[in-house]
Amino acid sequence: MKITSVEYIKGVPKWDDGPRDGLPEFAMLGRSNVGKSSLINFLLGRKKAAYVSKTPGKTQLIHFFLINRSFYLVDLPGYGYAQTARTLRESWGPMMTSYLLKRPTLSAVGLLIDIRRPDSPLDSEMSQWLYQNRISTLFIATKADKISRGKRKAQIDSIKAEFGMPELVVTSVLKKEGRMDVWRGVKTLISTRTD
Ligand SMILES: Nc1nc2c(ncn2[C@@H]2O[C@H](COP(=O)(O)OP(=O)(O)OP(=O)(O)O)[C@@H](O)[C@H]2O)c(=O)[nH]1
Ligand SMILES: [Mg+2]
Repeated sequence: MKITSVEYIKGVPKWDDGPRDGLPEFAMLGRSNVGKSSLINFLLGRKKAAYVSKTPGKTQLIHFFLINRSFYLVDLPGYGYAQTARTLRESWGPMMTSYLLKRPTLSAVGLLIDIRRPDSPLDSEMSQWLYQNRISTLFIATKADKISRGKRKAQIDSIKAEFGMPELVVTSVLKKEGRMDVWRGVKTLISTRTD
């Protein structure tokens, strides 16, 4: 995917404060610290488009990036970290549920899963909730550099089995891996949106 332009539009607390130009959007979803903002920077080929931090809870708003003037990539706050500021922890549920259910231009989401933690109950809950609410989902494993090559296949198979998913895109921002695969998935889901 050739990126000809990236514009940061804004960060908002509520779904209906987002852009209203009708362009489709793809949002990155997952636990705090799983690597959503890092993956967005990697996809965009920009080091500092989205804020990245070692401390969970960095992203606190719904951030809209306009790509090639034709669609949005959206960076969301993460879920599931006890250390996250209490205000964010309490507001995450209502804020995200209404964004995911009400935002009319949301085409699909990427559900990011840390490759080392296939058995996180929160991730399975989120995956089931997305399925029940008919939200198209691209499953993306992050931080593939954290496990050895030898263990990788077994790990991928066990994640796929746990989530019952046919496809898992494997990424490592550190090793610059999986960029084209994610873009392929994003483009397919944006263009096959039907309702
Ligand atoms: N080794 C490794 N570290 C990564 C990778 N991707 C992200 N990280 C690190 O993981 C930490 C969290 O990354 P973020 O991108 O801020 O995570 P996030 O999901 O946006 O977190 P919140 O905004 O808190 O929800 C940072 O220290 C990143 O450098 C990766 O592919 N490999
Ligand atoms: Mg973030």
